[in-house]
Parts: sequence; structure tokens; C-alpha cells
Amino acid sequence: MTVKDSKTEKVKKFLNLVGKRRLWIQTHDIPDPDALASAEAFRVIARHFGITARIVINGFPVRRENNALIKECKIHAHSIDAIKIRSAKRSAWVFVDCLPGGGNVTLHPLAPGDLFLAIDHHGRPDDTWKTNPKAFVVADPDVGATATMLGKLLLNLKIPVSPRLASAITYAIITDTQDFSRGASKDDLEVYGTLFFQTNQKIISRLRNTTKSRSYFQTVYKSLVNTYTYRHVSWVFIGKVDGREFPAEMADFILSCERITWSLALGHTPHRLYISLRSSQPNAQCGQIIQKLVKNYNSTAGGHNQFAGGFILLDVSDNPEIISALLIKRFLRLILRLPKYAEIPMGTSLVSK
Ligand SMILES: [Mn+2]
Repeated sequence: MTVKDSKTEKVKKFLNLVGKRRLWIQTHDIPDPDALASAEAFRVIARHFGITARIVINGFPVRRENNALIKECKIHAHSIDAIKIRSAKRSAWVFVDCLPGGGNVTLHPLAPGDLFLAIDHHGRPDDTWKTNPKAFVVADPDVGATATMLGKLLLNLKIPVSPRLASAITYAIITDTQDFSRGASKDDLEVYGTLFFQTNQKIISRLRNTTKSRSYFQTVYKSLVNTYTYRHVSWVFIGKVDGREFPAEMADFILSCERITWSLALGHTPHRLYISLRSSQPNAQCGQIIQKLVKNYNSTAGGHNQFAGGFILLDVSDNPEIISALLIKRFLRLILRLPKYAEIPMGTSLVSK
């Protein structure tokens, strides 16, 4: 395994500065397996340095697989609303699978304070952090999962990895990279391969075979009957959803349809319209396309080449269906390279009712 020592050294240096401060590990809002496994891995790293850290999150997952990971791997996560911090000077923060200031993470009013570490594989770190001696950023856009970065740290630091943690990390790598098909690197494969022998396969099989609620099937049905395709492009306005997880899952699912290479899924909660974009084309630039889709809206969006996500903040007067129709038009115009006054194709239903 290639030992990228500068990253390990940075983490050590950060942990040495923590001293008597309380250490909080925060994931992006509504964490996915990658965020959860990374948070737990960092907790174990901190403990190795004699520091008791707490994992805090904003919004628990709705997806059963993700809740199963919390339960099966015994990850103790606290809600960010429930923690009490009086002085920023007595806290230090670690952000995993996100960057403080990124639109996908809701910070505590006193965070990130004057000492923090961020470990992430997406987003672009703030330039001002470079000159801040107490802002530690370990960013690696080339790896498929943040859990891979944490796995490397554990291995470099020779910290024993429990079967539970090994299961969480390997599961995170396969879900975040979709079985090494999406944005995976040599590092992902190496960490997966090394930790695989320490995993508990019973835990993994329970994670991969969770039961689902009735309402889940109802939403899948609603999504499928509202999916339209035109040539290699598909899109769906799902309507009301529980959170951002479902549109993302649907965008992935519909992308698996033969001949479809672009998939857009939209769904809303009372305050947000969630957008998930996927492409199987290697240079799809989904991250840039989604920015163009949400342009002029009060929004946050970003992503990689083959997948991107974001949301638009909805006002009481906003109609998510109308906004979605507009975003779909923008999307089709871009992907199909339609001239300005060309008619937008209606598309055909993916399934018949
Ligand atoms: Mn991730």
C-alpha cells in the first residue's frame, strides 16, 4: 500500500493540538454509509490518541440500509441539536465526507471554531484555509469514498480495526463507488482488499438485505409511473419524498435501465426540492450540469463527473412541480443540445400504468 504520509502526519498534528478540548466528529446532513463509517473510523483513531470524541449529525437517515449500518456497527451518533457547547475555544471539530461551509452540512453556531480538520473526497476546500494554521484539510477528489481515506489512516497508524468497523468501511466503499463502478480508484480497492478479511460477513449480509417499508414500495411505484425517457435520457418528478435519499436512489435505479445513460430525479419536502443527477458516461460533468440547472435559484448543488446532487430552498409560494418542470426543460436542452427555440421533447413513459 502506498503510504501518503503527509495526510497521516496532518491528522496526527491536528490530534496533538486537540489537548483538553472536546472533539466533535460531524458528517454531512442525513449521513450515508460512507459518512457514517468515516465518522466511526475517526472516533477510533481519536481514541487511539487518548481522545474521546463524539459523533454528531444533523438529521438521521430514512433509508433502512443506512439505519441498519448505525445499528449493526453500533455507531453512536448524537443529534447536533442536542449538544451543548458554551465556548468555541473548548471544542475542536472533525468533518468527514463533507467540508464545513459546504451546503450539505448544517453547522453548530459555534462551529467550526478555531481548530478543525476536514477529511473529504468531494467539494473544493476554501482557499483561505491554506493560510489558517488551525484549519486542517485532507482532501482527495480522486478516491471513491471518504471511508477509503479513513481506512488508509487506520492502516498507516497501525490501529487495530474491529470486524464491525471493517464491515462498515468496506460496505461504505462498495456503496459509495457502486461496487467500484463509480469514481473508484486503486486506493479504494486496496483498502477494501486489506480490510475485507477482517469484516463480519453476517453483518454485511444483513446490511445488504434489509426489509423495506410498504411506503417505500409506494414511492417506488409513484416514481416509475412518472418516469419519462427520450432517447438515452430519463427524468422523473417524484413528488413528495422524505428527504434527499430517495431521489438519489431512484436516479441510480433508473440509470440501470438499458440504453439510458442520463438520469434525473426530483422530489421535494416542504422546504426543499431535491435534485439528483446521474450519468454512465465517463466525462459527463454532472457536477457542472447541476449547477446550470439550479442557476438563479436559492440553492446548493455539486458533485462529480458521473453523479451530482443538490437542492433548491422552497418558499411558501413556490410550487415544486412547476420548478421541476422548468429544471427538466433546462436539463433536456443541455443534454440534447437543443437550439434555443427548438421544441422540448415530451418523452415517453418508462412503464405503463
Ligand atoms: Mn462519500
